[in-house]
Amino acid sequence: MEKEEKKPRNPNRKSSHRVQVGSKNRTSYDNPIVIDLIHVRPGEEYVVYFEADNKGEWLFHCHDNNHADLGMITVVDYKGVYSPFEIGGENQPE
Ligand SMILES: [Cu+2]
Repeated sequence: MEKEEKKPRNPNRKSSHRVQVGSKNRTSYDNPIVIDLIHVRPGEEYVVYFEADNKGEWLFHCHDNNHADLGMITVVDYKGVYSPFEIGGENQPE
């Protein structure tokens, strides 16, 4: 039985799209899986694919809010789709 790694995991998620995981650390999967969430450990690298069939501006982020606050967050934009809001801006409900 292998000893489980104790490195922290970062549950990363691409909002509103499922992704297909093509490879991990530059090694391709023989049978890529389609998932909603990837647990990424420090130093790991994944290549994911998704069908761009849901126009908008979507977050791709770590579900640990402390990590997201530290920068593990980005926005995936569709060409020609813009939001009046900014990450870290003074966005307030009306
Ligand atoms: Cu994280």
